Amino acid sequence: MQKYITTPIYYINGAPHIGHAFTTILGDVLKKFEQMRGNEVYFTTGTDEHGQKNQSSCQNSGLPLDEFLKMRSDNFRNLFDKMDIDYDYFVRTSSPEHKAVVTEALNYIWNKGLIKKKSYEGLYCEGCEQFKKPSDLDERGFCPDHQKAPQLLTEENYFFPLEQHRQWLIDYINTHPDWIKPRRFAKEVLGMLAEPLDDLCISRPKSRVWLGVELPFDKDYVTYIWFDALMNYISSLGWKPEGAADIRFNEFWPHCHHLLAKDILKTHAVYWPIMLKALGIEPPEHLIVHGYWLGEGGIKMSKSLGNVVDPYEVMDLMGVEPLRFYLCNAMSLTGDSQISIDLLKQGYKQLANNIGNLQMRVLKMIAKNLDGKVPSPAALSDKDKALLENLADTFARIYRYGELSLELVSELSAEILKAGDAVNAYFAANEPWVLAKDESQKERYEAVIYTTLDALRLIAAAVYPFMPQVSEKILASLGIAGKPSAADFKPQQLKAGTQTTVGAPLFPYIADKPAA
Ligand code: ME8
Repeated sequence: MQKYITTPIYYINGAPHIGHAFTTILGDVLKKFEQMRGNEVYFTTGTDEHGQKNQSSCQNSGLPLDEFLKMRSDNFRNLFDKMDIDYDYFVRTSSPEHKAVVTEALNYIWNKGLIKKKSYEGLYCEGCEQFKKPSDLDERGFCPDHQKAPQLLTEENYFFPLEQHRQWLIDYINTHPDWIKPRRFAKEVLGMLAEPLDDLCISRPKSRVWLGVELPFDKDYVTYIWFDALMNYISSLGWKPEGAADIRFNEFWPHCHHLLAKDILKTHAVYWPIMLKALGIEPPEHLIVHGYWLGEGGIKMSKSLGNVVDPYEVMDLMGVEPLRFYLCNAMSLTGDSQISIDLLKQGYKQLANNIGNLQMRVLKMIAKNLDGKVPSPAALSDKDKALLENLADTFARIYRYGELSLELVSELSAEILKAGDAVNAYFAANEPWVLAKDESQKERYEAVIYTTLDALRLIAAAVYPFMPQVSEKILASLGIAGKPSAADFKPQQLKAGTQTTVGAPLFPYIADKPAA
């Protein structure tokens, strides 16, 4: 089966922070999850390099445009590379391939007579690159995301009418209740669709914004950044209005899962499906929407507010994999989530006490008493067998039926921690260090060790999408080479007699002082 997973393409007017890191990590985790169950995945991320915000930022930098765009885009790409993100394609909206698709799409819609020109007066938020309605603003008249009052602008522009598609979209959402996950966001979108939709302004005069894709039917204008940016989801697949035999689009659309935070819900859930409809393209299969990471002050972490957690600082402190696990485990399913270096450290300690501790104690023990060899499972008790069956069944169920969503990464990461706690408790309760000293308890000792090792194998396989290196290290310490797969979730697969090794601690101690 084919799956196409996308992240938003990020504005390059600031440095990437944990919010950008999260959505991209989520995409990578979901990609690895799908690959473990044998699906073919195409995963894209990238940078949104046009529009007024990037333009102002470029002007302030004093750098030549191409140099500025590349440098800022590389800030994101380098971070994603450092985080071991296995993207298949990194979109840059300044690339000729992307611009060609935007131009062709605009021509197609223009030729169908779906675009009109008119004068417009409205409140424009530069942060959102959007005209705002008074109802979008807070009681001070500020944009809630950017904490600034929008500017009143009057301009002649090109417009794409949306209203005629409103009922179709309402019906689509009602007949596809899981199109937007979680469902509370579908309700929010239905709320946006309760009133007539304004025409979407799809141009910006070059006198104000020159950084963009020129309108093919009027060289005095560039394309509105969102009309341009959303097209990345089909330009990345090589879409052409007339179609072609050899493009990825044929294989991967509409099996598409767009990942995004709620800040860009309207553009993805209202504008994008209507744009696709005008192009004769089916809507993407799912939108997976998450809440915000809140920085200092309990407000949305953002470049413009400066209350960000720097992913490099976190990676220097604890490495990337604990960060990946923490973010997927801690993101709230019902609202926003606070984040700080201290909370991340707590998450790290939890992993060390859970999986890290389990691996160390059992492997050290058998290195001492069994020459590091996996013992026989011959004397497993019913309780031992039940422990392994429960773990295997839990993970097998998630890997078999789990649907790409936030709930999935939340449930899987929670089950991994639960499993680690349960096996640590099993180990402590059975006191193998006491059994080891009593020759008459040899069979029982071996059964406890075998059960613990096989449970560790199951946990290591389950953790792969979040922490691929940790997973492979644990499996290697159990004498198992290669990547795990969903077929591994069966009990008692560890072969007696296999040589194990202790290796270095998975989660070494980190000092309590703040990172440098
Ligand atoms: O909106 N919490 O780019 P952007 C959680 N270019 N996620 C966060 C976050 C936070 N505090 N801050 C950012 C744009 N994100 C457009 C997108 S797509 C066709 C164009 C993540 O740089 C989250 O995924 O403002 C959010 O939707 C995205 O970054 C916004 O990135």
